[in-house]
Amino acid sequence: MISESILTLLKREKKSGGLSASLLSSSLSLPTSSVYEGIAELRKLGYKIETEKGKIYRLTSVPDSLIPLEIHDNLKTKILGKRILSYRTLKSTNDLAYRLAEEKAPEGTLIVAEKQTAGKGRLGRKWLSPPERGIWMSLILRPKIPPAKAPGLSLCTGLALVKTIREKTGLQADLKWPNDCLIEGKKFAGILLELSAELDKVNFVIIGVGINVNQVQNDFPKNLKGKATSILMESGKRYSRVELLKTFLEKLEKIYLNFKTFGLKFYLDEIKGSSSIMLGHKVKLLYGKEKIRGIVKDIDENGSLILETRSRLRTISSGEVTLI
Ligand code: BT5
Repeated sequence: MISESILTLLKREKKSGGLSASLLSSSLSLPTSSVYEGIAELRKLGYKIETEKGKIYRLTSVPDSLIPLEIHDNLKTKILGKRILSYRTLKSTNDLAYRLAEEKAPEGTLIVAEKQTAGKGRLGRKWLSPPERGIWMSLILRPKIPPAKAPGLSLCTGLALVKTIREKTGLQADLKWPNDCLIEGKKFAGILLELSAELDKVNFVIIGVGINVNQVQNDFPKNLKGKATSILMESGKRYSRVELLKTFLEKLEKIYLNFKTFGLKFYLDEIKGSSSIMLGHKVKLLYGKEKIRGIVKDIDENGSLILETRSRLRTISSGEVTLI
């Protein structure tokens, strides 16, 4: 892509004085007219490129847009995000990812959208996805694991996310089994795993992740006030969504590869360490139609919750937990 090559050169020369159109054209063996077109395309995407005396081009700022040009820049993954499909608006990145996976899209394909009009949570619930405020994304994975092990990927994803937020922002992010990430008890991210499997093998897994990055209080409706939060609301700072996404992909890839080889037990201690808001605490749990109360004793190697109820220890594979 012409604009990508121009961008690479402009980024390299960012600190020096910039580059002239003729130098760009000779370095890339392109006619100058293509250089002008490429520059215009980059500006349309939100790159600020100054021209000095109409001759020297200098990149002064890059957009925080979830576009392949930015996500691919210095992304240190081998699988995740190697192929990126990025959209201004989608109904749901998970729905598109599922369709593409059925059509044999390769493992690691990343679908991102600046806005979702029908973002999904679990059990038909809605996920609020306002434009340009968060990261709304889905990944296609094809792990060769038995279907019973797949839910462990939800905890692996949560762990990658919690590690990313702690490292990049210093905020104390926590895991709430099985698919929430919280800061100060409020939800800033949710994970939606969708599975296509046969009895003994997984065809593919879609990992959908929604991360609230730069929302302010008024971006949330009344019913979510006090329950939902964003990185901006907790830190008082705006963070680059592109940078957070890249770090998250790098961490998730490492965890995913170890998970496939060694199973969830490889990360169990870290997962438990990040779940301290739940472990040892009293909870209410909605398990299908059953309501259970108990104390969270452990998380096992399948990613199930071990709950001590009044009568016995129970192993719960999925459900909705409320801390009490
Ligand atoms: C989840 O469901 O937490 C999974 C959310 C996954 C969303 C991503 S976005 C990219 C990808 N494409 C999709 O279509 N989905 C995935 P659940 O545990 O069911 O939580 C849903 C509940 O969280 C809702 O009923 C609300 O109460 C609350 N909620 C909705 N939007 C929220 C938001 N932006 N931030 C925090 N809480 C929210």
